[in-house]
Amino acid sequence: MSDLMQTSTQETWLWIGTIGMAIGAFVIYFLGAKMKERHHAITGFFVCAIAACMYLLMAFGQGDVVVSKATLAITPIGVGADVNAELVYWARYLDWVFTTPLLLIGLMTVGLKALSTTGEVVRERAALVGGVIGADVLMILTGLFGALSLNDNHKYVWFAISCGFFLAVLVLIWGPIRAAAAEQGAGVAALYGKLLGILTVLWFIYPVLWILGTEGTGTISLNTEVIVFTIIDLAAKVGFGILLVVGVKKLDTAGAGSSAPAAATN
Ligand code: RET
Repeated sequence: MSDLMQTSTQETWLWIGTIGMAIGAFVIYFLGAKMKERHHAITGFFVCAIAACMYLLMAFGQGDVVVSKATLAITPIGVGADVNAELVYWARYLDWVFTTPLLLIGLMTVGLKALSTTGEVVRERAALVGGVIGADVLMILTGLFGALSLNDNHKYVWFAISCGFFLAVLVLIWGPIRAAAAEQGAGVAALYGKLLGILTVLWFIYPVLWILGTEGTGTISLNTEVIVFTIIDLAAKVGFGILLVVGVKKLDTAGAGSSAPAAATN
């Protein structure tokens, strides 16, 4: 109820996010511009570029909305009004709905490096990728619905649904996609495992912050939430993107000529 206006602390951190993401976009692009699998650098660039635009929108004060609901009660002494309101940075969800699928595609294309020669396996893996993206998009959308809810019952139902989709994403990337990565030799398996571990740890922070922040219980202030989200977002996009591009580059130089060892056996 107390956080209804963007503060100067929030604005400063949103500018830090904007500049950090813009720099990150170019760093990732140039790190991977000459590598064999340049698509990773392109995806990483757009992840950060989208985030830079959304942070700029929020820094300008255009990426938030105050959701409010007034309840009127007629009492013997007159009309009483109870107004429930909160500030929601909706632009975060617009950012995540595009960037989280791109981050997952980056991870999955490391794990599914050699897609095999048989059409059946290609179709099976394409379906897996589709499932992960579908669950991920619904995780973000239902998180937005929860953030926009003023009614606590609605809010926590949306939170639980969003967590369910998050779980589905985790099951798929830790299960069948990790198994596919393991079939492709130690190098791919190790890089996939490392990126998977980092992504999982960082992504777990989002629902925790959401529930502690103003979207959930309001245990921490919106200022703290904006600061921590900026740092985690930079780690999950710029940090993760750099590790991915550098890791794939090393793998390509180490395994030049001997890539996809297990492709034919799929
Ligand atoms: C929400 C709503 C509450 C429940 C869950 C959530 C998960 C969000 C995640 C976001 C990841 C964002 C990233 C952004 C870019 O770097 C939507 C907070 C489970 C996992 C990685």
